[in-house]
Amino acid sequence: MDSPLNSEIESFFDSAPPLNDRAAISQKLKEFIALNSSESGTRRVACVTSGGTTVPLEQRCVRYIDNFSSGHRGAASTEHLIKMGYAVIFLYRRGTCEPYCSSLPDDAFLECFEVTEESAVQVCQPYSEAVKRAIRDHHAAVAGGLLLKLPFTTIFEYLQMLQMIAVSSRSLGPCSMFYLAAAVSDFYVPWKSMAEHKIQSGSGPLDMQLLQVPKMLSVLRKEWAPMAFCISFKLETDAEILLEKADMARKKYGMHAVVANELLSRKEQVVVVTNNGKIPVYRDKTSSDSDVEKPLTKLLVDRHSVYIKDSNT
Ligand code: PAZ
Repeated sequence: MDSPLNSEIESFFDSAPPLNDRAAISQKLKEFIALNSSESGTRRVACVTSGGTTVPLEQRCVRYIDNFSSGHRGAASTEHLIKMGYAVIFLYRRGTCEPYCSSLPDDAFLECFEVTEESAVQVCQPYSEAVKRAIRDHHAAVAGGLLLKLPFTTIFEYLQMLQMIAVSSRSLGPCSMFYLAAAVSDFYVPWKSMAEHKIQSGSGPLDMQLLQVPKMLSVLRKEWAPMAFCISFKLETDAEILLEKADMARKKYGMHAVVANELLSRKEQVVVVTNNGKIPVYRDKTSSDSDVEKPLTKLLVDRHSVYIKDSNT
């Protein structure tokens, strides 16, 4: 690790505040990976990242920079991958969408339940089927060892956890997939140069320099999990530059595929950019409850199958 990029990565990790629950996360990962690797055959395990990372501006954080990501893509993709036989490590931003909750209202707890005259709590009739389905499917995935949910908030937590997941899943070889749908901050304030206390507003405009977050994708591919099948996502608001930027990212970071999407149309269509072409994927508009994640995950799972086959020959 002595290239300029690697030293930036080292200094990012060295200066990041340590994860509070590192030992517990490490134990959960160890158990999850062991459960899904057996002598009779390793199950495919996907790490799905979801939601946006925050950038704190103060150590005792009052203010932070955030982004738009709702976590819908990651949550929906997780459900489809589990249906297709994968075990999923869902690395998600606290408070964003979670698998099996898409048919519940935003404030599900308050909307879906009511107190009866006998002071019992019951599910309100219109939500009864949706609540049953969500609880049943979620419980089956977690209890069946097919879903491990790990929440993050900041860019520091996200990157440290991604590294832990990658290194822990190295033993899965080509059966491991990284599906990096999280919207990861590009700029950050290093922990050591960050104000400890709330920044005071009385002293005029805020003048603050943000450093570029070192790109971890090549180190993920080359060092953390060199055998894994890696898919990253590229979001742009300008359709003119989207596909070129996605292809540049694919080549630069050695991704097996980059999913290109535009902010406003991201729920309707994406383009999967690979070394042998650009494949558009559309939501099935004939069905109101369809999503673009279903055909997208199907295509990527097929590519992953070919990758595993090629790696074993
Ligand atoms: O989280 P969401 O469903 O609202 O949006 C998904 C997405 C646009 C964040 C994802 O598809 C994506 O492009 N992630 C990478 C963003 C980027 O850093 O370019």
